[in-house]
Amino acid sequence: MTEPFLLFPDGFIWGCATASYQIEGAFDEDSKGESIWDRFSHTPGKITNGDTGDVACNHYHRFAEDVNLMSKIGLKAYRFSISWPRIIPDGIGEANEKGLAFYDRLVDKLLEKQIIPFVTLYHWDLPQALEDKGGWRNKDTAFAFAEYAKVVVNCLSDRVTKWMTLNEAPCVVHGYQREDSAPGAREPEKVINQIIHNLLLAHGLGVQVIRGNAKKQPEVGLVHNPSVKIPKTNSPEDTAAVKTAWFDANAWWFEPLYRGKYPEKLWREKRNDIPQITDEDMKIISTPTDFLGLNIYTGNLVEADHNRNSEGLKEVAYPREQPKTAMGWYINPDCIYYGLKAVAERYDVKKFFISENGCAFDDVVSYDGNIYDHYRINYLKDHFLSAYRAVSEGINLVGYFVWSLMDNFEWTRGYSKRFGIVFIDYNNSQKRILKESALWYKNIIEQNGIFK
Ligand code: IFM
Repeated sequence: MTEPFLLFPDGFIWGCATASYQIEGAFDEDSKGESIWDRFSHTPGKITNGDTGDVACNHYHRFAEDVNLMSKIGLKAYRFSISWPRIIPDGIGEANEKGLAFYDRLVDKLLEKQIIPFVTLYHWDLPQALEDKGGWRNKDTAFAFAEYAKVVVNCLSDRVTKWMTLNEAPCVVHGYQREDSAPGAREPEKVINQIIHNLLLAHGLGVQVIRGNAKKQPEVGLVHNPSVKIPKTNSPEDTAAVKTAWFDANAWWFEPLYRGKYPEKLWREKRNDIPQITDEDMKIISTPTDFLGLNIYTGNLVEADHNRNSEGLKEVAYPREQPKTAMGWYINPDCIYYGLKAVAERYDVKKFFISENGCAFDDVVSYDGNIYDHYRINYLKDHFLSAYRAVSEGINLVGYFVWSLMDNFEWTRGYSKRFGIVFIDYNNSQKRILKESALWYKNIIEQNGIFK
């Protein structure tokens, strides 16, 4: 019996994503300023094998070749981020024309190949000069972000219409909570809550600046990485437990964005550690957006348990045999479906993107020069099917970006983890090789669907 073929909605946007610091290299060329990730990766002992993003995939110099590869794969869209210190080296002040020119050329090349550019304004590479003034602890950084956004929008919005403000703000916060991520600080809870507030404010200001300055009708949204909760069974008890667990883990971000206020229960619990906010801030933060991008890689299993705690739930450990990726993340494709559903049930989100999903595995180049990453194909296939389930239940998911186009600098793990569907041979002048998964993805894109 042949398996059914599942067709995605017409015009579904299949893409790949990357981020500036992870691929560009050219860390000090053309008057680029220092970022917190330059500083952090240059600090001995911070990154696996002492790796840095100094050269990375050398995309700054090889972008045209990379766009040609995207075109060969048949990508409909490419999500990339802009390096703030490339545009405004000190974070505030004069724009750097050479930095802008790079993204100008990249956008032109994408459009020449009919690939839609999705621009993320902030994917973690804060100018070090702003960190020296307090970084995200300082509310001024949110206003500096708005100024920077304006410069980028003035330059690119005659061609770019899809804008993403911040990528995974919770990971920005990690950099202030633990020492394994830039800037590598350890701040108390009260400061952390202020940082979250300042990031949310930056997002809201960004939305307003994009709307107010774009030359072509823009679509604007945030990219967030929710903590995904998956019910252990379909029982009403486990479903209710998942709702509570989801709220406790995610509401601090979502309620301000979609309801204009911090959740009362959590606000009370934080008592002495609440951030300083104004009514005006909350209005800005909750400025309506056109879409939400969700970055989802895994999820936690939750079940009801009235013996354990007052909320009647517990997180369930995965069985020992549950497969993991090279990052040590459990593989559970249901994360896509439940990740989307939790948000769609609660908030009025007009459109969703899976703005990142993918997997790291220890790829090897085989004797014939190819990379047979069938494990990545299996992973992607199962996660696409989970997305299909969400679409078939009426969730307005309109696109999916595989992380990542190419192997790249995986932050603290350096180049030791490979997420790409294009292999980068770091020992051989960053030579690119399409992995088997890239050819498989090409087929999915062409057919706009997948066999179950
Ligand atoms: O590489 C990162 C990316 O920068 C943000 N999302 C998760 C990816 C994999 O860890």
